[in-house]
Amino acid sequence: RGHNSFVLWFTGLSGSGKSTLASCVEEKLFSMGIATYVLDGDNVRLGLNKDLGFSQQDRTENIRRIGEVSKLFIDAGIVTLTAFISPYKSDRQLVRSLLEEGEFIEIYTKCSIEACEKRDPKGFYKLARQGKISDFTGISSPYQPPRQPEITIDTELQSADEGADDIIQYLIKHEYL
Ligand code: GGZ
Repeated sequence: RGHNSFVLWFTGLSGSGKSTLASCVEEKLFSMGIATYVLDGDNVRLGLNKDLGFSQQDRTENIRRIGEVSKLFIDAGIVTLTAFISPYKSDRQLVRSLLEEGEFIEIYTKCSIEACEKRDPKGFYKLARQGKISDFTGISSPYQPPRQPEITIDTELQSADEGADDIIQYLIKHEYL
């Protein structure tokens, strides 16, 4: 496959470490001279998808659009990293089917709800427990973990740097790099 592009699709609970890991991998790819782009809530939900909330229907549309945008980035030859909860298996499956074989690399940032809730970097879990945020993933909205992700990073056991190294090793082993 060599230089063909691909998407590193991170999925996991809020606070499980998707964005941290994506940034860390991006840094390593950058130092290898590879063009990358990270899609996350900050640059997608505030712009392209600002009409969408957190109902099942809106999350499905959120992920569909992100899948289509990823496809455009891949066509442009840019290695794309996405950091969205993407809680529904069928939505992730849809994105996989939009792309060519091997272009979709699913990375599960595995972390217990207890640990995510303890981290609570933005205070969202506390608000969700108090009923001040509805449909919160893991509390009042489902998360369907991937059964066969290409890569699983247990963020309770590994640092972001170690996890990112594992991802780079996977890419080398499978001849993406
Ligand atoms: C889940 C929510 C919610 C609800 C706001 N449920 O930790 P964060 O802040 O930065 O990550 C969460 C982000 C999730 O957006 P995604 O686009 O990744 O979700 S999905 O893939 O399911 O469409 C959280 C914040 O938005 N947030 N309300 N109710 N996360």
